[in-house]
Amino acid sequence: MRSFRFTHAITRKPAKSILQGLRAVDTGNPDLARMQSHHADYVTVLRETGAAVIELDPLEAFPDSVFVEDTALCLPEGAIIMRPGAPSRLGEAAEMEPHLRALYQDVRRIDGPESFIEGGDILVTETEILVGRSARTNAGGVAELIRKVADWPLAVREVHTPPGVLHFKTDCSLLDGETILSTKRLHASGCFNGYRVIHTAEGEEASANAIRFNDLVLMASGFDRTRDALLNAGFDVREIGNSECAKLDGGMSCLSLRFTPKAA
Ligand code: CIR
Repeated sequence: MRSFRFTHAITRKPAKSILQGLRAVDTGNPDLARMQSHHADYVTVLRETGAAVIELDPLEAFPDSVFVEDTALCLPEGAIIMRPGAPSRLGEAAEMEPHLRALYQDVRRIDGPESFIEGGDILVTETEILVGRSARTNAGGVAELIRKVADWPLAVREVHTPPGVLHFKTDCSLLDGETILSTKRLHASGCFNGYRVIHTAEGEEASANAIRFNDLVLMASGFDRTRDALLNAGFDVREIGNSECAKLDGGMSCLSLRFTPKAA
């Protein structure tokens, strides 16, 4: 179960500069202390599964650097350093690279200069790598990713991120080897044919960005009907406060890289 059993995670503590973090709609500034407390809860739950969690120091120069998922794609075969499409986030990828080189033998890089791709647009299942083009991920980025993983076992399939949605995974998550949590609007695009799909409840679309991490499903708190659907389906759910990251369009997946490296 390579798609949800992991020995490691990397997180980065929120920086004070988070107040300058990117957001599609301004709903007010995040409260740093509250975000730090939610972040600590998140790391505690990851550790509860027995995984080693590496907590990196805040990077003040990069307001969105708490959202480490966008900087790399980590597979059992190796890691690929992304090229974030948001100019203010481009440098975050280079900051992550040495930490992955310390754990992986095979680290590759999306070279650019015209290719952009962020980890939030990539959903890895047991059998394939789904990538949605978005405002942050372009055709060049998808094409480079396809070339970079060509000698690894999982193929890339291009899918569509719904208009106005930040990342493909803003609207979906992997729950187990064959089950996806998805908003109805994303599922309607047909991209999950062959998978079992559980829908987020009406009005709870923001709960779609969850993560399956070993035996647990981590989801943002405050979405009771979707939580109950996951509990009824037999998942062991942990709810984490996400009010502050949500102001910056961030959720559960954005806050970690999750992987089982081949030793360096
Ligand atoms: C951004 O706009 O890049 C950040 N404020 C949020 C990134 C969320 N990351 C993710 O969904 N993987």
